[in-house]
Amino acid sequence: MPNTMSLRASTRRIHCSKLLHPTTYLHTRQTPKVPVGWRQCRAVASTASAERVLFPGALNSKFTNEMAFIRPSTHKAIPTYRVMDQYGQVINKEVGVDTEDEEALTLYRNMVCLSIMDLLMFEAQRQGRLSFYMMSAGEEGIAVGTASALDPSDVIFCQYRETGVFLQRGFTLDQFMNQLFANKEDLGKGRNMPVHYGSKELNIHTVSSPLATQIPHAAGAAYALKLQNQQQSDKPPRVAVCFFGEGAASEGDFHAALNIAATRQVPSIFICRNNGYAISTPTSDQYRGDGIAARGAGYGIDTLRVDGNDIFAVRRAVKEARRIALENGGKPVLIEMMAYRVGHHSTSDDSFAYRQKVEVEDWKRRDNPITRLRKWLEGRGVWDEDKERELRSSLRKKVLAAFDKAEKMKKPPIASAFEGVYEEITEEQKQHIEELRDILQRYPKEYDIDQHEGGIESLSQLLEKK
Ligand SMILES: Cc1ncc(C[n+]2csc(CCOP(=O)(O)OP(=O)(O)O)c2C)c(N)n1
Ligand SMILES: [Mg+2]
Repeated sequence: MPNTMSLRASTRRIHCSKLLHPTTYLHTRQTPKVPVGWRQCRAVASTASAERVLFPGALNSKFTNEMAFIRPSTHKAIPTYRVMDQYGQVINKEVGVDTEDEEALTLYRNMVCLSIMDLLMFEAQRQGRLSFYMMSAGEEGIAVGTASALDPSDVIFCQYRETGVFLQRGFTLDQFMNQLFANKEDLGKGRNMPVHYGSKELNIHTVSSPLATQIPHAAGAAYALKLQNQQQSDKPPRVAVCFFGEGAASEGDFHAALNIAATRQVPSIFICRNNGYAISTPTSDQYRGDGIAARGAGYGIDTLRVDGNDIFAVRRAVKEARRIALENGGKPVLIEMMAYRVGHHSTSDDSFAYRQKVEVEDWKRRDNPITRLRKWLEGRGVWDEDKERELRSSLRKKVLAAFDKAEKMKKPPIASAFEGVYEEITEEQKQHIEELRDILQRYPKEYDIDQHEGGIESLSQLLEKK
């Protein structure tokens, strides 16, 4: 049992100096040598006449005899940061866009490539050539813009609608198509659903479908990076970046992740894509607060809301977030990026079952990240109709060429399903392999095993090898 006297004494000890009210110093025996932030303050001290008590759970809270409930509905909504308007006009000409024409053209080409790939893959799924696909329509600026503003060494965790992040980081059309067809060249060995891309080389963790699981993973990775940044001071520091939808922010994992990132002060950037829907559930059924941004302050996290249709705003916000995230060894940042989900949730969804076609048409007409950047480029005199036609036609050909190549390629050897977990095949696995071989031999019409590299032989070879 701890001694109560010493406990009381220890609660009087002030561990922080920065934000304490001056009267509290009356009881301070020991002045801290190094002032540390109030967040690290663990003790309480006050005088009878103090204007505020430093409750350990609510530091620096003033006493008041005015009972005023916080009424969110009376608050102004958090503003949405933008650099250019929907006509592609820069709002503050003096500040400009801090993106060179050449770089803006690359971003534009990547966004157009993404939208063309989306349309072609959607059609391919409808033709029965692909099992599943997810589009980014309307959200291209968020993914491409964010990836372009980060350092390639920063570690990224995606949800599933961030194909543009992969594209901007250098994932090739062949790599996309190999994953979609789960063929033998797929980096994920054909084990994941389509669009669950991942690339060790590009520092992007593999997409994982259970919603929000990537958020605590990112907080943990950021903690590891914090330690690594400290230990390897000769190397440039890195941050962890995490994407998620506003629907995923309804999961408990979101709250746990943001809280641990804040309490551990880790270099992480949380990017919420608020596209108005979680499949068929509109935001009005998900929450009553002011979006996801309003939650950031609750966790003591620096937060910004950004117009996701404005790629220049996205880039500037992410660059600044990265700077903040690396301040004093680490600090989480939350950015809520607003962009309407123009497409269906996935190829398994028909969104007109729960929203009006006119609503979508209206958004398409009103605003779009690709047309906005195009207007800006045209205004700069570096883009025109001929260039647009040429780009679209050449990208279409490239996507289709990669698609045809990947579609014809064999699937991974069936034996590879048993590899990658145990260093050596176990006795139990041996039995499974034999059983599988037996079933495949008995029912050749049911299983087209020849589409797998090495056919059924790969199983026999694996058994002989081990
Ligand atoms: C834990 C869990 N619950 C439910 C689902 C089914 N599901 C897949 S996507 C989705 C909606 C997510 O919406 P949001 O996070 O806003 O992302 P968006 O699709 O809008 O980009 C749901 C409910 C899931 N994958 N995982
Ligand atoms: Mg959503």
